[in-house]
Amino acid sequence: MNSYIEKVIKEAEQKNTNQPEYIQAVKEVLTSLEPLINLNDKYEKNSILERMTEPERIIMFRVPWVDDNGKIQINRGFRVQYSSLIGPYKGGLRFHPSVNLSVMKFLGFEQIFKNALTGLPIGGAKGGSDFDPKGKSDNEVMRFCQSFMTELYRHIGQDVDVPAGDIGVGGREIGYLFGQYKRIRNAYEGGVLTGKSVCYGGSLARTEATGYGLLFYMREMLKQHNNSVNGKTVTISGSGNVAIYAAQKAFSMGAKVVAMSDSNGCIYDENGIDLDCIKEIKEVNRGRIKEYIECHPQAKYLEKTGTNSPIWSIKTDIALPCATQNELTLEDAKQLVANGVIAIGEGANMPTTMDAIEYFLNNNVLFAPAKAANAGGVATSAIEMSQNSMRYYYTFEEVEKKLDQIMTNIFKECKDAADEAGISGNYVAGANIAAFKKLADAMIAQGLV
Ligand code: NDP
Ligand code: 2IT
Repeated sequence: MNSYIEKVIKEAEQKNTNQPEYIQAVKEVLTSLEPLINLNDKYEKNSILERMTEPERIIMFRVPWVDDNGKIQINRGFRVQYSSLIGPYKGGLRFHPSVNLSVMKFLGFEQIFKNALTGLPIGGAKGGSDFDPKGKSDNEVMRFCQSFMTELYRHIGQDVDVPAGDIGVGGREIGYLFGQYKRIRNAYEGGVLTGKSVCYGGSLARTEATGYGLLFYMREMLKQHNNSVNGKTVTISGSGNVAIYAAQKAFSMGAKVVAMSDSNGCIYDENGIDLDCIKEIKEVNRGRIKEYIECHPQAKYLEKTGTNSPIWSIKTDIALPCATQNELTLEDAKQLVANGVIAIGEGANMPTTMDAIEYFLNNNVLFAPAKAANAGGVATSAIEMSQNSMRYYYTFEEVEKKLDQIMTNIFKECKDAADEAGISGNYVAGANIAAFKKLADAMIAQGLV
């Protein structure tokens, strides 16, 4: 390995002990930059890798709230303002019990590259809390969100830092967060949060954007290899925002989605999933995916028993991990390849372990990496910000068309960067190199900040 890259990884490991997800994300990017770093010493001279592996600012805070039984609850809140090089800090908020500093930093690090690929003026950030919205009443979620924003508001702003949703944060939570921000600031700053409901300043197609964008990227990648989504069998992990709208676009492109999951298990319906039923269970009732078999007795429910998700043992042409980090391991990859998978598309952030990615690439499986393939969500958030600034709205069709163009362009950026580095077809390295070049140029241009 290049000695400069090796040195920075070693330092990152020493400085960030007990942060395995963060180190994994750093290693995945830095090792893939070798063809570029070998050719140009400007990166080492300007300490670009050292600067890029240190967030600009991290905020950690206490979130006190009272539950429905009158009991005091204390959670931990985070905002990692990773980089403001090319725009205000931008990235989602995650509410999940697994949230910790390592997870927040890995997500913030990924976000800066993803946002650079969109070509839009957005820096990178991530935030959230170890609060678990599952099983909480609307009032409890509201009280939590109000308390969370009572601290966060002083660190954000439409030109400073613009949070949005992620796992456990959807339209309901963004609404409560926005209401509290507006109340504290006594100003209607529409662009301070994205993923807002369309009834008070949100963008049409933001809800659909990440899943739709994933399929646009998949379409371009398959086209490049003389193939298409039409007629393919698809399995999708998760059944949240990204998974549901990935499934919707996959169906509309002529594919058949046969399996979806949640953290307890997966359903397999060989005739094709009834997506309206999934939406009813998840978006309306906030229920569990196994309820699907109550209205579809022909379908099978596979309970998750060990650490691996049963969904990856199902035969498929295209697999779309759309739930969480490290949900697709080497063991799963071997199973998918043995079953003849042709393409993987990462809707979630870092869902595939590094050894599994390597296995797919070595077995000629087309691989659409998260930073590029799930960038449609944040890209549409940037379109929401621009509509808020203009005080104007685009139609659904207008937003979807812009999203399609952005995803098509991101694929081209990944392809061109891989071709130029002599690793055609490796879109994982292509995405990292293309994004890194933009960020490094901006870093050099702005001096030592
Ligand atoms: P949601 O909260 O809407 O859905 C999350 C889904 O993933 C649920 O089905 C959930 O199951 C499952 N899941 C979450 N954590 C775990 C876990 N530890 N193990 C197994 N399953 C889990 O979130 P989103 O759909 O918004 O996000 C999904 C992924 O996509 C995340 O990685 C997120 O970072 C990424 N992403 C999201 C974007 C967005 O715009 N929303 C944009 C780009 C990426 P259960 O209900 O059982 O917990
Ligand atoms: O991971 C992601 O890109 C998101 N959760 C969306 C972030 C955003 O600001 O829309």
